[in-house]
Amino acid sequence: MKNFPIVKSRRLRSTPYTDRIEAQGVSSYTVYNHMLLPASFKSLEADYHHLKKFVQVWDVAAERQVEIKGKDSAKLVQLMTCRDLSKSKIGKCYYAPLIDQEGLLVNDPIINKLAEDRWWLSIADSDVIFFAKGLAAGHKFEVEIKEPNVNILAIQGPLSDDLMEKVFGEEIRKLKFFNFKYFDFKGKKYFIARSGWSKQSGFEVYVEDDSAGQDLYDYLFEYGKEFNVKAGCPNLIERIESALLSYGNDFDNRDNPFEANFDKFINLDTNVNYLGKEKLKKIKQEGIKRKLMGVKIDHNKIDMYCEKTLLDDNNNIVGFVRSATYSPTFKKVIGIAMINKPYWNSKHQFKIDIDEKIFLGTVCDLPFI
Ligand code: THG
Repeated sequence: MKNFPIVKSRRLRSTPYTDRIEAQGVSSYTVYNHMLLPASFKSLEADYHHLKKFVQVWDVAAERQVEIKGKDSAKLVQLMTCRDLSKSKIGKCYYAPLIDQEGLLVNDPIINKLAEDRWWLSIADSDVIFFAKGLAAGHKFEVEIKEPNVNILAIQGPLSDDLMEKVFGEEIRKLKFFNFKYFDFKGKKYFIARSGWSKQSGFEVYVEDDSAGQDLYDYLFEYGKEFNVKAGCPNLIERIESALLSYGNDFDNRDNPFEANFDKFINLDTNVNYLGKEKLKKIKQEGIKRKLMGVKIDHNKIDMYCEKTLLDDNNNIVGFVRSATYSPTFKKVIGIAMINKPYWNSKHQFKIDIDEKIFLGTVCDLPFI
């Protein structure tokens, strides 16, 4: 497949930080929630090594918020997810698979509880707002649903605490994983969570005012010089090694949450009422026939724009690779694949066609690191 430029338009939305990341040398984009999401700067590998050693600032405005507010908001949010939110607390973030009536995955947002009657679903790449509005209409819920103008900046990497302390003060070090609070900087308040789509530790600033966000962006680079701060973005190598799943890549609306290894977020026992619960009970009873696992392939490159089939010696289907990249750590291609049950414990090799040549690989557990 050739690479063609993608034309920008109002439909393919920019972010308040786009001018800045372009000045800093963004070298590729992907499209996420109809918005530009940077995919690389110097190179995938150079960005990866920098992220694991220093600190980066990411324009992840494409992680859009769906705000659900009002008397029935808690009911609606619970109706959309199989995670039990009955004991959820204000100021906490909940990673929560969204499920439809068939028991299939719709999205995997982080749900932020701002008040008993106000929630932000920080969504992956699917149109959750219409799912929410449809359910609210069908159930005659008293809720307001909108996409607020929130544009996240993520600060990720082992030196992220040092940089954030310098900007927001030492209190920020005490912020616990998947908790959020408001912090002040130069007279403005910023919603900050300890979270982010890397396993290198970090924060996410949910910016509610464009110019305050742009100011913060510039200060992060000024204050961050001593920490070798660079512009970055979610890194394909780091996220596959860490098994941070990507909706639309690793799983989508053809898959159920058991197949995507979301077991610990699936509640089938208590009184929680959500869409697809009966379907999930049935799936659990029958048992799944495939699930997401890791694969390692003896090769040094792979391009992924569609699923790639894995075959055993007799040309039976082992599974399908859904995301993959060369890992400089494993010195192989590593990937996330939907693997059929007979091969879950298999130490057998599989075959895969990459650029019309056959390579060998093995199935393994996730995460890689
Ligand atoms: N941050 C914010 N919004 C997001 C993402 C994010 N929306 C889109 C996408 N990422 C949603 N998907 C994920 C996937 C994984 C995690 C967060 C969002 C994640 N997982 C941790 C893990 O797997 O170890 C923790 C999960 C847990 O145990 O609670 O962080 O990155 N704002």
